[in-house]
Amino acid sequence: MDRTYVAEPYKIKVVEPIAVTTRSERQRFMAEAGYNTFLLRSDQCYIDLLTDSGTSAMSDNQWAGMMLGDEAYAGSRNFIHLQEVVREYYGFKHVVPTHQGRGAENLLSSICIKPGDYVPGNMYFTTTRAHQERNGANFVDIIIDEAHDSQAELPFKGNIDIAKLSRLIDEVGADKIPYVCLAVTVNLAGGQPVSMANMRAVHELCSKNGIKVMFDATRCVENAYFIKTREKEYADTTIAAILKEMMSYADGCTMSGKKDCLVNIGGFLCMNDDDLYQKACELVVLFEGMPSYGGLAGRDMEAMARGIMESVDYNYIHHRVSQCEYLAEKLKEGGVPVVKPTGGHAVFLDARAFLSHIPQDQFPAQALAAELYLESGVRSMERGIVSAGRDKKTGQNYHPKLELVRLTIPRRVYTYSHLDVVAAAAVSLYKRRETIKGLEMIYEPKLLRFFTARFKPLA
Ligand code: PM9
Repeated sequence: MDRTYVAEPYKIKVVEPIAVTTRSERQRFMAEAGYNTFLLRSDQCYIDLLTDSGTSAMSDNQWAGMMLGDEAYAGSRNFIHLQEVVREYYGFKHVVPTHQGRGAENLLSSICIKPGDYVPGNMYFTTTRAHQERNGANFVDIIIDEAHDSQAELPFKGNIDIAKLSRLIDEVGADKIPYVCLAVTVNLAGGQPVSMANMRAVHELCSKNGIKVMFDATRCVENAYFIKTREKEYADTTIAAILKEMMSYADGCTMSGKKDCLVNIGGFLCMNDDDLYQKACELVVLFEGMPSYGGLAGRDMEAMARGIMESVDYNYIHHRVSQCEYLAEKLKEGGVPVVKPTGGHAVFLDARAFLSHIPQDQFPAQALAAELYLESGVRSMERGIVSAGRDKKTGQNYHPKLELVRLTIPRRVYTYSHLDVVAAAAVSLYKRRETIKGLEMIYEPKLLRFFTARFKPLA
């Protein structure tokens, strides 16, 4: 059948009304929120593309699993199920549940990092780097250079530059690198995937040097989809088999289940190493809870186990990634500059190109996210200088090359009509882009400032 989009592989059983607001209401809401979309209330947003984290619609099967929650303090049968599913789909020997991804990052960083260590990664992620630095590590970006160029069209723009990794090992010594953090996909590069060949090469180099490879598996199913569709030899391999092979190149992973495990809360830390597992079990009781629930209710673990099984269904992931492509194409047709190629979880507006008259120190992406909300009630997220924060040593702002606004697509939530509304709003803004002004930051929290910073429009 000839269609311009991939239709939904599900039907809608429950609906949730969303707020339709006027421009003058939105002006008031935005001012009250200090021009930070994180500080808006969700009932002030018409289409909420702030994040794909914890915003998925669960299936009837997941909801049914919620009713089978075993809320025993220790040894819940839902943990046993989660453990079986993680072993089967990811292939790791051990799993420690955590309340969400950063809980797993906290455990991993606290156990493995000594002050003065180096943790290389394929571009930073906010919470991941914050935990690494909190434990005294220096984060080193070893992603390929093209990942920092919003217009470079490469199939695997999330790849690690093997020469950069090799050079770092020579310079600082393998004993100063507790692990390589390899994100699949790379959120802040635009949701860009890593090829299987690259994972294999990283694994080979690291094993030779006795360095662990820990995946940030948050969006690993989206990565598996890109491998299937872009890496020739995997065209006929199932998503589940690709996922399992990907994980075989890692010693463990951190996971924010709120993304690719299709749940509203949850995460876990995986590993093959018995010693690391024992240390994680000792630490998890301090921060999260018993090693058999890690901050989650039994029902949450059941929903996550079922979500993992659903996530590898080709029809689901094909539709999900196609929704992103659909929105990106509509934006491109209207001339709006977006990151290329389109990633797996979002479309990223290139605020540097969109608002070329606003210098980076006046927060163009933050200003664009605020203006998009004022225009349409669509909530998006800044992923530029505000998110990048400050260099711990110099106290100066990082100036990332990528100054982006992320339109993040929740899983199984919005329809193509919603995406049309988003595209129309962004195109209309683009036509009057010269009227958009920069912002001044009037409150800056010390850590992860993008969550709660406040701004005011420049005159
Ligand atoms: N990502 C996102 O919207 C939610 C918080 S915004 C800072 O993209 C990666 C690649 C993520 C991620 C969260 C986490 C942390 C780790 N790695 O939010 O703690 O995208 O479950 O996961 C967000 P948790």
